[in-house]
Amino acid sequence: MRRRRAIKGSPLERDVTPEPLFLDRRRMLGLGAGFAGTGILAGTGILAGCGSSPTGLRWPTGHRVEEAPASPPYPVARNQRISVPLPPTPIAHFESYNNYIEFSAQSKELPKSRAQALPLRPWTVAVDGQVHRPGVFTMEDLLRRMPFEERVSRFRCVEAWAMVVPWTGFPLAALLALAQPMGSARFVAFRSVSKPDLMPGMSVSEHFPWPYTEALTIHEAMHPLTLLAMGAYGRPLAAQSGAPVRLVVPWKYGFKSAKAIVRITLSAQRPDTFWNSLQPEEYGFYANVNPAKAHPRWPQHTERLLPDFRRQPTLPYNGYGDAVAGLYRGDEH
Ligand SMILES: Nc1nc2c(c(=O)[nH]1)N[C@H]1C(S)=C(S)[C@@H](COP(=O)(O)O)O[C@H]1N2
Ligand SMILES: [Mo]
Repeated sequence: MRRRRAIKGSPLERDVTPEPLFLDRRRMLGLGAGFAGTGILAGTGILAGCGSSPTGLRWPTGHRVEEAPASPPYPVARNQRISVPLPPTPIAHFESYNNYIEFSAQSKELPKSRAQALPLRPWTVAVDGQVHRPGVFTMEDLLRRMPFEERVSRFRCVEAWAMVVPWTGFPLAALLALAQPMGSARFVAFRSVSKPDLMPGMSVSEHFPWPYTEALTIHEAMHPLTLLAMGAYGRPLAAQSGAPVRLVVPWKYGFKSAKAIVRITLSAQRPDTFWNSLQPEEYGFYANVNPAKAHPRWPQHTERLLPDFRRQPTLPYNGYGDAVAGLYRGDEH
C-alpha cells in the first residue's frame, strides 16, 4: 500500500498519549469536537460535518439517572452521518449465521441454539488498568448513562463473508471517558465471558488461550466509529450475536469485535490476544480490512455478502478509509 505523507507522526508513532485529551471530560463527551481538536479526523469524509457530536441521541435531560428506564428507547434515532446507505442484511440471517467459537468452533448455525443457555443478567463490565477511575458497570448503568444511537455499518469477517448491520450502541469513547484513561494507557483489551459449563466449544478446543480476548490501540478505541453495541435491528442483541454487550470495529476484520464483554483493561504494553497468539500470520493484531494483503486461507480482494453470498469487491479499511487511514502508517497488519 502507498505510504502516505500525511501520516508521518501518526498516533501510533507517538510514545506519549496526550493526557489532556483524556482528562478533559466535558470535551470528551462532545466527542466530535474533542477529536477534531486532535487532528485524528482531519480530512475525513465519513465524519465530516458531524458538528459537536457524532452521536444522534442523548438520554433525555431532566431525568434523574436512577429514574430513567434501564433500556434505550428502541428504536433509537439513527446517526445518518455515520451510517452507510446500504440495505441491512435480513435479521434472520444476522441471527442464524454466527461465529462464536465458545459455542462451536465449526458451525455457523449451532451458536444460535446453544447460546440461549447463557444468562444475560445480572451482567457487569469492569473497566480497569491504567485509568484514574476504575469501575464496574451493570448493564442498567450503561443503558441509563450512555449516549445510544443506531448506526448502519459494514461488517467483514476475515473468512471473506460480509454483512450490513444496523447496530444500537454507544461510542466506546463515552465509557472510557468515565474511567479517565491515564496518559500511560496505550492499549485497550476486551475480555469475553468464560463459562465452560455452558459453552461446549471451550472444552472441544481446550488448548486455546481462553477466555476470548481482543485489543485495540487507545487511539482506535477512542475513535468515534468504535462502538459498544447492546442492540441491533432496533432491539436488544440476541445471545448468539454477543449479548448483552459487544464491540463493533467496522474497519477491522470481525474477529476484533469481541462478544459478551465482561472486562475492559487499559495498559501500557500491548496485550496478548486470542487469535493473534494462536495464528499471528492469519490474525494480525491490527487486522484492518485490506484487499491487497494476501491471506494464507482466504483471498481478501472480494467478499460474499449475506444473505445470498453475492460476490463483491472488498474495500480498504472496509470502506472507512477516509475516517481511519490517518491512524496508520499503512504497513500495520
Ligand atoms: N467472544 C467471541 N467474540 C467473537 C467471536 C467469538 O468466537 N467469540 N467471533 C468473532 C468473529 S470471527 C466474528 S466474524 C464476529 C461474528 O459476529 P456475528 O456472529 O454477530 O456475525 O464475532 C467476533 N467476536
Ligand atoms: Mo470472523
